[in-house]
Amino acid sequence: MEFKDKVVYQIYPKSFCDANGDGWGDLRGITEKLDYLADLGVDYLWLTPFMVSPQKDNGYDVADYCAIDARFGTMADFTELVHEAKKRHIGLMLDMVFNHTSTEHRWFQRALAGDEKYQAYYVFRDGTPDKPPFDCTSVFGGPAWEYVPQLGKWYLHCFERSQADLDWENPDVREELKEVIRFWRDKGVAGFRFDVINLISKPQARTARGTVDLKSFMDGPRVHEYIKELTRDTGLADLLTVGEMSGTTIPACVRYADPAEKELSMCFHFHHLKVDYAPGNKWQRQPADIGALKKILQAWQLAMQEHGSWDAVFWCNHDQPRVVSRFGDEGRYWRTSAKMLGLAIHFLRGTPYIYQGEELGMMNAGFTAIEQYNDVESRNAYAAMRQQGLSDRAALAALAFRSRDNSRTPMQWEDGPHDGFSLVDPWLAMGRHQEITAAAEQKDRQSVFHWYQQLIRLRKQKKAIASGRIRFLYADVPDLLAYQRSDEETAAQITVLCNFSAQPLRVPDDWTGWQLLLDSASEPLKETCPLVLRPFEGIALEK
Ligand code: TEU
Repeated sequence: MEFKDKVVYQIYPKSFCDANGDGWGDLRGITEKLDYLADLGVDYLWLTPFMVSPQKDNGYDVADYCAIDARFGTMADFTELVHEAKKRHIGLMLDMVFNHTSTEHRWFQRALAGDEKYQAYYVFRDGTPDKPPFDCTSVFGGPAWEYVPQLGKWYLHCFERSQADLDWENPDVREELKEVIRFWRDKGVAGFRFDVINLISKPQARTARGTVDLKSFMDGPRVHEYIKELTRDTGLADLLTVGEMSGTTIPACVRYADPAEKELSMCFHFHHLKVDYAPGNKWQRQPADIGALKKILQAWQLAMQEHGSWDAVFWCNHDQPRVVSRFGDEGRYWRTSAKMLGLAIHFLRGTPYIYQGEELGMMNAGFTAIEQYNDVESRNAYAAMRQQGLSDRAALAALAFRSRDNSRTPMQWEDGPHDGFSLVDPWLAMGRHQEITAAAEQKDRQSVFHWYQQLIRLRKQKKAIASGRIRFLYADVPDLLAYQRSDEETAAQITVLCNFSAQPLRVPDDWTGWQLLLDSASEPLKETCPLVLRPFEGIALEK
């Protein structure tokens, strides 16, 4: 299937639009906003999970894969959403959390009740309460094993203790999950995102002793085989699919996203979003290393191109802080930098993903008290930092730049109470800068919204952007991300030049003869020889 000129928009339903006035976003809220999304020009909507769930991890703890949590609406609401979206040429992508289920899932409950068939769905190991099968720290902190006294067994959970890992070695598990795909396909879904899908093959979890790093479960021995089987048996090759790959490698992703392998359309990988982490500690901030960012983007883009594999390109999602707060500027250059960052991603070789509010330049939440946070990872990290002796202030500062709640604050629609998200207090507090709203930006030709609209439109107009070859320029000029796309058929070329710093930046070479296609600054550049980019300015030139 052809999707190179398409753009995906990610919706976090809980924070998108509350149509029934309970402080939670819902499916009908999304339907109400379809005209806005069609106006933006996106082709697919990826919805994070809205299935029945105790919400320990905001829906990534699924208790029933084929039923909708009533707080999000009904199956009739979903059918209407699919139908209304289709009318606007928009397809829906659902989020399949297949590495683990909630411990409230029927399968796990049967396992707890002693049913061996269902115990074999999970990674249980016999043992005594004093000693887990091996030492391993879960992604959200604390041990990755939980003891069940009535069974005399431990079960594995890579994430929260209520997210029990499924055992993909068991063919019954794989058949159950295929049924889930078929169920949603039959409802008219156009694609799927697979949560941490590279964690599913971990045979050593059944036998290992001592200490095990979760990283050793990534890209496991049978992962390609399992993904191929899922794709083949459910006809996924006709749909758009993206796998979320935690701590993966270039060779693994080249393979997952190689059309000849018939696994997935593309992958999410995160190395470029770790350039402001202290080594091994996401809670310790470091100034963003733009040199490293450039190197990582280049290495992945070139490898994917060389092997004919396709990539997902993005800055933001529901697990990441807001990009403008992170690699851009929240103050004087807010708009210029938000636009520059959009350009930097959208003209890369791959499918761009926009996370709700990114197209408005929404910023980090600006929370100042632990009570404002909801996310289990943030709360655990706060407790751990305090226990390690960090002051309240320092721990809160860490959350303020890194918490996943930074991107989960409700969408800002228009002036008025709760920015038009809801009539009542929302489930999570609104972010700062409530004056940034969709309504205001839709009216303003200079807005970040209109810029994203243009980026999407240009992808559909210019083959160089959608499917051209990529090469990178100026590896040795710090803070300058520069690349060129070219369409072999027409010889059309586009050069992207992005200044990731608050200083003016002189671009080498003579650029006369190139036309200015886009400029993220409020006043367009007057000359291209010499070409001096202003702070956080990003431009696209065309020839
Ligand atoms: O995330 C997987 C994942 O490993 C990270 O993005 C994770 O949230 C981050 O590293 C924490 O530091 C996926 C989902 O996107 C996330 O929301 C879920 O919490 C997680 O899986 C478990 O299902």
